[in-house]
Amino acid sequence: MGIMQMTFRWYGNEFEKISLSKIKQIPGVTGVVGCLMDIPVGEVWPEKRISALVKQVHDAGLAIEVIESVNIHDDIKIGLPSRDRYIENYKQTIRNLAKYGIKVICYNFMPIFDWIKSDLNYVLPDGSKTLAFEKNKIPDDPKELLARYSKHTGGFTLPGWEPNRLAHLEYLFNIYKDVDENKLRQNLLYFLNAIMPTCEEYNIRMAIHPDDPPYSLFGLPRIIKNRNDLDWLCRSVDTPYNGITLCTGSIAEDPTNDVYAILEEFTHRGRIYFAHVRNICYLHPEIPGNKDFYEAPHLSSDGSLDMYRIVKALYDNGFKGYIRPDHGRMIWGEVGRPGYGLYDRALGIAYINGLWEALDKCEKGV
Ligand code: DNO
Repeated sequence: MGIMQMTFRWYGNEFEKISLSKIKQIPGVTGVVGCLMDIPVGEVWPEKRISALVKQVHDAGLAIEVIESVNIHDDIKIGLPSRDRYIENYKQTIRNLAKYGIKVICYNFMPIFDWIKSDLNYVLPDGSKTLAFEKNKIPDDPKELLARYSKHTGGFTLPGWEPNRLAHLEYLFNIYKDVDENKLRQNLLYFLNAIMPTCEEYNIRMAIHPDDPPYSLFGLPRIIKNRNDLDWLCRSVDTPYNGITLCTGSIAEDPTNDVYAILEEFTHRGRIYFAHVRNICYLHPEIPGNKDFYEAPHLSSDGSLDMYRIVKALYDNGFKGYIRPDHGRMIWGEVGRPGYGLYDRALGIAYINGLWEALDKCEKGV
């Protein structure tokens, strides 16, 4: 039997239309997953800003123990000599966050981009809008994708898609040109080994987010794609401070990944500190090798994943961590950051909580 803490991702008043008081009204939510969107990647998160954020969340009657994300500077991913300075900054951010009760940091190690979708406003038959990925709609030139995103985000910045950094796309592609998967792996280990003593001392757990999608695009290396990559990560830095944000959608975007078995294994091994639970719907499952999908409502029957099995894998294997619904469609006329609708994520929470309660009562024979 597990214990989970239901959370909701929140970008902060300045970057978000969804207020903390609305989040507080979602049944079963005990905390938010927060961030400081405006701190440039690589810089230290100032104590003052962290304490103000934490106070604001506490004043709203919610907890904040997870940060998503403290992003990793490209120089660390590339392995440039300047990485040591950014690693020192990262350690200072860890110390500052720990002082205000943060327990888990979610991050990813994807070069240049965070998640990649071909469509941010894919319209479903019921009129709701969602995120979708269709390979033939991904342009050859990443600049075109960037231009497309800038028109379709409704004025919101997407996490990990900082306009200032991505303004130098050619430069970024150029400095990554000698970084293959092996090099990227070495650079991840260098980073983790350098920060682990600080994590241990300050009791902060690092939780890597899988690559989304979990395969290479634009020729960029990808190293957290499947069960073996996760196993490699856990074995290579084998301490409880090094673990995983298990994102069901990202893992399942490669249909050859067995998302249920991966969840069972790594929950059982005690290495999942944060779970992102979402459903996806494969668009062309009949075409061998096709990986196109859209992000479905959370309900099992609306997509290709069995959400009961997903929640059961966590429950049965003693999941004791933070959980959140993942992306939410835009429904009921909501206008907001693509992927982060209030209503659809709240529905996701109600549903996940329902599955959890049913599992718990069955287990206890109630
Ligand atoms: C998408 C998120 C990702 C995630 C980062 C972690 O909605 O799951 O943006 O936060 O990859 O660094």
